[in-house]
Amino acid sequence: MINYASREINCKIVYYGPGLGGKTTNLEYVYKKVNPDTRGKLISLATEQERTLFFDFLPVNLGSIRGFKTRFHLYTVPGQVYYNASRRLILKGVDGVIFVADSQAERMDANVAAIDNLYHNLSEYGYDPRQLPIILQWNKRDLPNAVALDELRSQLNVHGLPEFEAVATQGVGVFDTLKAVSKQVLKSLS
Ligand SMILES: Nc1nc2c(ncn2[C@@H]2O[C@H](COP(=O)(O)OP(=O)(O)OP(=O)(O)O)[C@@H](O)[C@H]2O)c(=O)[nH]1
Ligand SMILES: [Mg+2]
Repeated sequence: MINYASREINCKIVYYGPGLGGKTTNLEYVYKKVNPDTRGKLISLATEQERTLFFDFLPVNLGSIRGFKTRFHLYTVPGQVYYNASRRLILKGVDGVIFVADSQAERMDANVAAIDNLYHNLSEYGYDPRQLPIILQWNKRDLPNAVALDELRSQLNVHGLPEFEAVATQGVGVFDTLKAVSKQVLKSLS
């Protein structure tokens, strides 16, 4: 992850979560808002219905620390249950995770299944989830059927991980979440 010769730090951040939760929407907002000089192309491999098929990818440069350029590689996974092989592959070499939960009441089971799937896939690689920066994003807070924060917490955040409310379609919470994970990743380096 740290290249001393080129004085670069490369970090891999993965957006994880249930299908249609808003992972791709997060990346699209980041793409739209960051300075074009500091980001590369947004690559999306999607179905005709705009569902992520394999992943989305966006590289962004987030400035320098102690003379090292920091480059973040942002990935999303496909949330649909049957794409687990892809999800596992994309987690390889991950430095930080943003779990995008869908706040809608009818998506709570899917949220729980997705977070269980995340921990399962991490453990298959031998990652210790307590050592890995993981941030929770409560997305779709704008919808009338959004559950209370306490319910999201009790079902998805028993470990007390950092959490942010979001409305990814409006950009609310998108950068707060990304900043939180990137800070934790850089902290874990030093
Ligand atoms: N109302 C509302 N809609 C949202 C929000 N975030 C995303 N959406 C919508 O939810 C739908 C799915 O969003 P995506 O970003 O494609 O979801 P995804 O998590 O990438 O889905 P998969 O690729 O299938 O895993 C889209 O129609 C988005 O516009 C939000 O905060 N509020
Ligand atoms: Mg997607």
